[in-house]
Amino acid sequence: MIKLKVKNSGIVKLQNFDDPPDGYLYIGTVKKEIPFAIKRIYYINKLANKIAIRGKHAHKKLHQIIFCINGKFTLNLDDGNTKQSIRMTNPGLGIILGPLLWHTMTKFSKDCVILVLADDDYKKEDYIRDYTEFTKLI
Ligand code: T46
Repeated sequence: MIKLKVKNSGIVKLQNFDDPPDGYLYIGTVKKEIPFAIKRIYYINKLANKIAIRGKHAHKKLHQIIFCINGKFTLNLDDGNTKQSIRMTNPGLGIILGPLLWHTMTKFSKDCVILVLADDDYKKEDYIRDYTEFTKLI
């Protein structure tokens, strides 16, 4: 079981019904497993470049939950004081990315699919992409 050390984070455990070989079903309901109203979803697939680095930013206000619904990747978290890397392999386990949590995604398997649930629209001005600016805001 993952133990989170970084601030502004959390763990979401989806409900699941395992029915091999006929598939695995995962369920997240708002106000139950999902702690906010979902306004936007996005997903990332075809991660053919396994040395790719995505993320490398924090958000000012946005709350998100990130899942690895297929394959694997490493989620690197940094709250400005503490750093933690999580190998994302369980499709039923999401990590809450709260405000002011620097995150990068690395070490993708070829079959990796990342799903993100967000509590707000895309807002360019909500991104902190400069690490020095991020540490000043902490
Ligand atoms: C995050 C991590 C986990 C949009 O126009 N609308 C959107 O909703 C999103 C998510 C992105 N974009 C545009 C902005 C960029 O021009 O898509 C382009 C690629 O986005 P970005 O480089 O930010 O992608 P990642 O994978 O580095 O980060 C994404 C999210 O943007 C970010 O909020 O927390 O996934």
